[in-house]
Amino acid sequence: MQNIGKTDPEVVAIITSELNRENNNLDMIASENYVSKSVLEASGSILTNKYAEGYPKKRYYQGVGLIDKIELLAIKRAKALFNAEHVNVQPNSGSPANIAVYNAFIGANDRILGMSLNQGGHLTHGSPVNLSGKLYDFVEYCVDKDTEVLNMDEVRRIAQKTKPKLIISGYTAYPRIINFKEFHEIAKEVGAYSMADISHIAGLIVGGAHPSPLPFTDFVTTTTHKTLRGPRGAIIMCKEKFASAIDKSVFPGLQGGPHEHIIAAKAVAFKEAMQQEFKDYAHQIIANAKTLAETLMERGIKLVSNGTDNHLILIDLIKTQSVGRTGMGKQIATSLEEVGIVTNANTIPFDPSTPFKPSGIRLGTPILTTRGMKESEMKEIGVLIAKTINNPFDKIIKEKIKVRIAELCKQFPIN
Ligand code: DSN
Repeated sequence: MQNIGKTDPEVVAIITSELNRENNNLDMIASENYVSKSVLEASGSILTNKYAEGYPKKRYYQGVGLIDKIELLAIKRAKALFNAEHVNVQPNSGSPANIAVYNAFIGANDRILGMSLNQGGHLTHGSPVNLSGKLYDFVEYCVDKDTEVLNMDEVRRIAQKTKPKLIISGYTAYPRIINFKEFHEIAKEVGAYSMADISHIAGLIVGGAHPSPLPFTDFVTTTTHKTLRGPRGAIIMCKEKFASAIDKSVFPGLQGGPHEHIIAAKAVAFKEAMQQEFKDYAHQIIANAKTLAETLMERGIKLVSNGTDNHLILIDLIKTQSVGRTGMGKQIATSLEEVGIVTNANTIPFDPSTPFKPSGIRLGTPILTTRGMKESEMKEIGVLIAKTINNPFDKIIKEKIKVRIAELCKQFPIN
């Protein structure tokens, strides 16, 4: 940052402090990751300078020959990585990617079946405060009340009863394997399109650690910055027969000039994700989450669905005896942050409290795995998390935990 250092020390000071924060805390927000230096360089490149509205070979500006090359490279790599027939690499993030799919195929007030935010879905899966919930008639399926796992017979029953035009799978707070194949079959049975939002688990899927919704699902959206370890952005994948409608929906339907510096960084991330090292990484994320889950449960922490199959863990603070109350997510997340563990308060299925004062904590292992941590570190971190949750307001205990977390961070610096 030699140049900003001279022109804008105020911004540099904030970026430097944020780098220190990332280095000196255990960031366990399940949807975050730390990108490679290569991804960072591409996303900070001069490709930010160029306007290129349109698509390769069909642009509205001159001087786009090299931009076409980078976008075509990103598309080629994404197709190979995900086994997709068609890929649009232009969506600026996950929310516009999802809205672009609806905008292409679903009419105003048409019915969509998905899982609500409160149950583990996403804002754009029909939340009443989101455009999706305002424009479309969303109906929902839930996890099973006892097992807290999806019951596909129940999903089928609701789909048959409500006759949606689109069925969405893929979530932001669901710790179990998703049966994408059955979701697609149910959609076909009721004459609906199928859509999978794989934002959280895209890296696990391409690493061969979670079943893929491709090539059979009609539309697959994903952000590129979560387990996939790419830049902040998204892509839409679909069958060739839907390609033209999807492309038109993204541009000119929803977005203007594509962010070609980010598209370059997506291309870099896709190449990284094709390597054997990334496959090992994806499997290690899950091995780490499972070890962490076991350690927490052994210490009295209640997990939604009693464990995890993926990168994330959802703690139920109501059923965790030492807490035992609703709406405690924020207070516990604050205590965890005080010792250097960064998580987020999250609703749990059938949460009696509100999304602003939820009763759960969501945590994930992608960043710790990026930093090189393995099962033995997860065991120790699990003990420290459980101790904090069980003694959230004990300053002496928390001070000791904080010292140990700081040592761990030094041992596993960001590369
Ligand atoms: N906000 C993201 C998450 O944390 O899961 C989803 O977009």
